[in-house]
Amino acid sequence: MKKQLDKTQSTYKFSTKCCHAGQSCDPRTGAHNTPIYQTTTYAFQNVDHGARLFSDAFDPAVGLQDGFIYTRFGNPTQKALEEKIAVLEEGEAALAFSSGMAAISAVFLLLVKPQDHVVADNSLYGTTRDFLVQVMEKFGVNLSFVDFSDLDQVKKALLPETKVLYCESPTNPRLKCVDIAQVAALAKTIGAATVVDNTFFTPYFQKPLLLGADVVVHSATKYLSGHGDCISGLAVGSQHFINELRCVVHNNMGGVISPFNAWLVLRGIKTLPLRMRQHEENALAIANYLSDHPAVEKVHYPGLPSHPQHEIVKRQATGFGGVLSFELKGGYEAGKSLMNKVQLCTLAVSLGDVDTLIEHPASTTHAVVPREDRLAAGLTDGLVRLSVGIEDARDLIQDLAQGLLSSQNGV
Ligand code: LCS
Repeated sequence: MKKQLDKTQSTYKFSTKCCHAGQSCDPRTGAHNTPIYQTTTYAFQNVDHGARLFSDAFDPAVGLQDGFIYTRFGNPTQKALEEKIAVLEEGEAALAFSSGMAAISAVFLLLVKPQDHVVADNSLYGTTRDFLVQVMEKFGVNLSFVDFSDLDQVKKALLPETKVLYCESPTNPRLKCVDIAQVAALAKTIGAATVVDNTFFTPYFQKPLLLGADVVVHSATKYLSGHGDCISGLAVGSQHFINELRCVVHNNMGGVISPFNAWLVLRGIKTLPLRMRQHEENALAIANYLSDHPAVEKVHYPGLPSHPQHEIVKRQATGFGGVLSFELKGGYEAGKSLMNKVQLCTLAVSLGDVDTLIEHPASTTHAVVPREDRLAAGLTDGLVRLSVGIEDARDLIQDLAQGLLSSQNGV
């Protein structure tokens, strides 16, 4: 019967690990696929067994290695997912959550306490920034938002109380990229942790832990699950960090992934390499098409040599991902017009689905944000974000072409 891959010593290549890591045939039934363990609780063999499991589960130095107590503390389907992502990110251990935000907030709640200081990039995913400002600040955590593509700014922001340096690379939605190894090296000089949101590139293209980061977080809602059918999150780090995250925050906060959603992410990851290759091929074709389009002012895509961090990305990642954004010369009205004209691309938030999603922050997601604040965040009137799907790129280009024709004419 198929055995589980060894976490640290496997020499298998990435695609093989996507299919096999964390998953082995069920020893009792021989079921080849990991079952959805749709159970809340688990029977103890006897009182001593129950007592041992509880004592392990609540001791971060030990952690629950074998056996289960209650699905909020762990579940076999969740465990398979955690082992798979730990192998793929080349971390020691991982923890699954009900959403990317549940993972991100749990990591901060473990790493900081009142009077501590966090240095975060100034163009994070909006809800991550809101969590820091609305929740962390309320509990006495001090924040500095600086541009992580300028290492001098990061260096100047560091204080003796700085506990976390936090960034995404690429960022959402401007696709700014960060030199992760340099940021992690700066963090180490003051004993702070580097946390990287690897949602956009996934471990298929980029492994922040190998570049020196301490913790990786994911909205698994996006590329990892890949089909736009489940909200989910992951955190990956050292065994000790993950044990503490589970014991101190997760078990008590309860942002647990459902067994069914864990199973959907497990299934999604099996095809991650195939999908990421196609997303990237299509994104590059569209980025090149848009770069030459008369209605387009500028294209933001790390795969273009004109991208300011193109060389850094070439060094620290193996590809450029499937999301791009672009600025329309016609500004707000042109953006609105394109949104109303596209037929194949879906006007929706989120990203990383097999189908293409398009959005225009100024007229939709950020319509209520004062214009000056929106512009300060780099969300110009004509900025459009495109999460390029795995459809045939020729169809996508045709859809954008007809949409842009009307936006060019101001229709
Ligand atoms: N990190 C990044 C980079 C994200 O793009 C998102 C969600 C999250 C974390 C949060 O993950 P969630 O809790 O939703 O699983 N990004 C979204 C977006 O761009 N549009 O809608 C959601």
